[in-house]
Amino acid sequence: HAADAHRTDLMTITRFVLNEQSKYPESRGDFTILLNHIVLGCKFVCSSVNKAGLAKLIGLTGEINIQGEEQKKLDVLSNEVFIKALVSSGRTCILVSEEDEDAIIVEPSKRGRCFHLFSALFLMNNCFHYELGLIQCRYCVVFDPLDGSSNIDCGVSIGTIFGIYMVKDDHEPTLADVLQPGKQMVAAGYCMYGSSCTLVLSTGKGVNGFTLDPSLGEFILTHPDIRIPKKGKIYSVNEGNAKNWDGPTAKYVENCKFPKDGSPSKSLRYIGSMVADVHRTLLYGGTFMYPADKKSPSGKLRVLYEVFPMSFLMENAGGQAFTGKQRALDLVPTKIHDRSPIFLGSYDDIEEIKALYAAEGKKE
Ligand code: P6P
Repeated sequence: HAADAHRTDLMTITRFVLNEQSKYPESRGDFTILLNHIVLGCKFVCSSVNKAGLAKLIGLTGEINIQGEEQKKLDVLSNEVFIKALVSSGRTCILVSEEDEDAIIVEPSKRGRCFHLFSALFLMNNCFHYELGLIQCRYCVVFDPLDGSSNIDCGVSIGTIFGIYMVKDDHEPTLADVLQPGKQMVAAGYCMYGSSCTLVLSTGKGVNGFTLDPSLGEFILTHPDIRIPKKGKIYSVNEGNAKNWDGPTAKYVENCKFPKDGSPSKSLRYIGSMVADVHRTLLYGGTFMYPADKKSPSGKLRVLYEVFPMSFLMENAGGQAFTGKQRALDLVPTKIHDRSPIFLGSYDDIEEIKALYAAEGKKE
């Protein structure tokens, strides 16, 4: 009857996160409430993306967003839905969206009051103290409502990417609250709108995947405790930029194609939609790269709502994320739409890339 139990004992994303939070009796469910509103946004976008071809939502609105890209109706819609969902959660104070030039400071009446549990081990008067407590806080959410949207028309999987910071609510929110290194995030995830709608989430204790059951309207746990293979057979990069790559990137790709140690060449897989490329890398292993190049010395992907959330997930799944200079999550952004080169994926494969950059550094 195990199968029956599985069918009737549905582990929904809400129940899963409540279980996680219930380990701290003091926590008041604020994070779960916030997450539920993000999930609501994902469900809406999922149904809109599925209907897009029929509902003529596809097509350019003719407006240009601050990234200089033509904005598709689905972008505009998704952005509005997420902003409204996050504000109505009553748990946020600042929002940063790929679609909006400026950060959105939530009006005071909508910021609500919430508590976040913290646990800290610290040294005082030469002895260790451990403190578990609640602080009044609010959440800052950084997100790309519909990443990869240039692929909408041809039916390639696209996705929502989000990261969550927690700030004490003892001050008027400012940009400094979101210009934090990625390692300060308390949670991150993405929702991929493809053949199925899959939400992958980490709250800092591992990575779990949930698939939307449209008949229930619930995300069900389908990929518990995702661990990225230590080494992979796939590399993922836009080879069209090869002429502009720096030495270490060119060398790594060369080694993938013509291995020196006689091992088989790696396979190239590149979808051009970050959520789809990262999801495959997380499940199958290997590397996903958007390196710096002569044209774009900071690469293309944005730090806050693409690089950080995907790096947070990779590290929580046993992988690594590297910028070519440092651990990606140690980066401190200076502007909300900063970009950074990124190399992420299987632990051993990223070690190889780090070694090539270190060797280059020694030459300089
Ligand atoms: P390129 C999509 O526009 C995106 O922001 C990411 O989803 C994707 O990984 C990247 O750009 C693709 O960029 O230059 O290879 O087309």
